[in-house]
Amino acid sequence: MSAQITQGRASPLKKSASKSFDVSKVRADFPLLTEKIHGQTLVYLDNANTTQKPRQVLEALEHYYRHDNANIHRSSHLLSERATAGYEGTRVKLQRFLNAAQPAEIVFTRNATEGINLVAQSFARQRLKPGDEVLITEMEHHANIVPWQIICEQKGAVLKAVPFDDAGELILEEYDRLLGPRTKMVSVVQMSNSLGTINPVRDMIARAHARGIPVLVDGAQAAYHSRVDVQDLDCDFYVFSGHKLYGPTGIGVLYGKYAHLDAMPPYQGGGDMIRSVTLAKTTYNDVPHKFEAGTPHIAGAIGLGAAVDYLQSLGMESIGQHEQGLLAYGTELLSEVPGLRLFGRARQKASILSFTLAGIHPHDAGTVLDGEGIAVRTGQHCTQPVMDHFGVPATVRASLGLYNTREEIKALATAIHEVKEIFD
Ligand code: C6P
Repeated sequence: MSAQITQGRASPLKKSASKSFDVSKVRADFPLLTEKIHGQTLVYLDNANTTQKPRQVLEALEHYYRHDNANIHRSSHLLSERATAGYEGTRVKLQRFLNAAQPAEIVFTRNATEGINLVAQSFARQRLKPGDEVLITEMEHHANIVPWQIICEQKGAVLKAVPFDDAGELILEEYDRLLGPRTKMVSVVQMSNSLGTINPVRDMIARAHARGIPVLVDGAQAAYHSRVDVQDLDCDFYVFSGHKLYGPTGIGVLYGKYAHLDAMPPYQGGGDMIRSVTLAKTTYNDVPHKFEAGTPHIAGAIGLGAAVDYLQSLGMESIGQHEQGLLAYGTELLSEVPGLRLFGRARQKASILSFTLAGIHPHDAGTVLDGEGIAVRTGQHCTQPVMDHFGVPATVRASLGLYNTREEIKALATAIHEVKEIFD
């Protein structure tokens, strides 16, 4: 990850974000941000869950359905050519966005979850024998736990997890200790959705590779906050979802090194993933089509392409700097609230303010905030082991996106004081 997401306990409060980043201009691109919620101006702080969509994405979706709608790869008419060009064009955009070596290394999935399941079932399945180990961490989203539990159960393998400390940082000595001769796969989150921790995945990958162990990186949270370079990381696989990247739901990306993808069996069978089918035998299409059975989410891919263009027009570095300024400001304001416990104080952290208020259930706090037009998530955030670590059933989570402002952070802090007044 690039340097802009280096922020933590000791970081000074940055007064302003990047000069080149004009947040009011950016906000004008997001129609939903002008919605009234319970009669109040919307303050959308649930970006880790899903982000709002800029008009550039909405227009790309509408343009596709109005002008180019057709199935891809299989018809000889002009509309199909246009739809195919839009779909495959996004693959090339994503190759550049991630700095993958070639477009064939980009597989379209439904979401990050599907990418992890695909790797567990098509890649790890071939490598795991009874007694082998898969190594994850204790701060994984359930999407990076359950697929590994399923394949470990199927193959008689063992799932192990690297612990983290109370600041929310992985204990790397434990990582080194757990990387053993039986470890056949590492799968690690780049940015925790409930703590905001940025893990040192580049270094972790190097340590695993030194032992010949392949690594999947769950980039569902990291990919929309800063620049990702899969060749620099040297990860074997990288997954994320389009809907967190300001793109549509139902479309996601699996990056895989070509040699791995080429050697892997298909995940699902059906149309478009085949070269030839007889009732006796089927031969499969080339990578990446081998992994894209059936009619894909063509509009979703085209919308994701527009989202990638949008992010690149703003610059991932500028986005990261803007969000870091907000995070520092929010950390300062929330730290001043009596009885507020902030979870996740890693030195490398981005865009997440996860907290509890003494004596107030997070769901009650969330309901009051919603009444003020402030959208946050409350609950376990699909990271039950993280909640278990801290001995809490749930937290309130405010998660930041590129269109958030200091005024919105201030509004959150003011509303938290109101919550306390109501319940104290
Ligand atoms: N986290 C959140 O509110 P899908 O559902 O496949 O788009 O993303 C799954 C996923 C995987 N890894 C991480 C680190 C994630 O944060 C998520 C999704 C959302 O935190 C919804 S649970």
